[in-house]
Amino acid sequence: MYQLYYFKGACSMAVHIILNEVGQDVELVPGKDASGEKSAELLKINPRGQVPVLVEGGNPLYEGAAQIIYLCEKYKSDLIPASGWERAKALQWLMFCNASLHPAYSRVNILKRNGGSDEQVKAFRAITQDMWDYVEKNLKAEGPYLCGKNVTAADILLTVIGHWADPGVYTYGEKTKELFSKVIARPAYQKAMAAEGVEYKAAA
Ligand SMILES: N[C@@H](CCC(=O)N[C@@H](CS)C(=O)NCC(=O)O)C(=O)O
Repeated sequence: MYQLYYFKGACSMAVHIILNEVGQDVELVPGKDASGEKSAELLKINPRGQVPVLVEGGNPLYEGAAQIIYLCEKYKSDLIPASGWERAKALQWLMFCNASLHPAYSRVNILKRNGGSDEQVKAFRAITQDMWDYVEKNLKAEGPYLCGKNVTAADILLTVIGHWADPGVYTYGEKTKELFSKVIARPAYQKAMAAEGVEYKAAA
């Protein structure tokens, strides 16, 4: 059985959902202790103190995108198509979520935690909003999913990230909200939400 070090609703939830999608059991290991601090167990397996950490047979794999690609390939899931242009586009959007959109949220959080000014937070939020506008423009051209008619792992990570900010911080287009609804309705997503105790009160 896999082990997954996670924080509730964090990027690790995308890996958790993929494990559900490919029908694998997972032992969830909380990355935080009861006081909300990073757990000693997490810091031992990942001294950088980040989730997700996926453990298979005692071996840790770091980086969520690598974990998602590994699992989809191993279990032959169409959530990452096997070859060609379809695969290239799915990877493009997965990397957009992992390497562009996720760090945009991280920058805002780091600024807020370290006394960044309102102006700085506003400037970085504007960059993040541009990314959501770019997603909406793409979905209008070729939705309902990021890669067109077929859902991919990128849609799952996009939806997880799309629920991090408080309502009203970002504006999501109609097509983006439709994508969120479709992805959240998937049984694998619902199962992960229930297991982590995550609740989305309203569409982002
Ligand atoms: N590129 C990394 C990013 C991981 C990451 O930033 N995870 C966040 C949770 S969404 C985290 O662990 N934050 C705590 C920290 O950076 O100290 C990955 O995909 O695994």
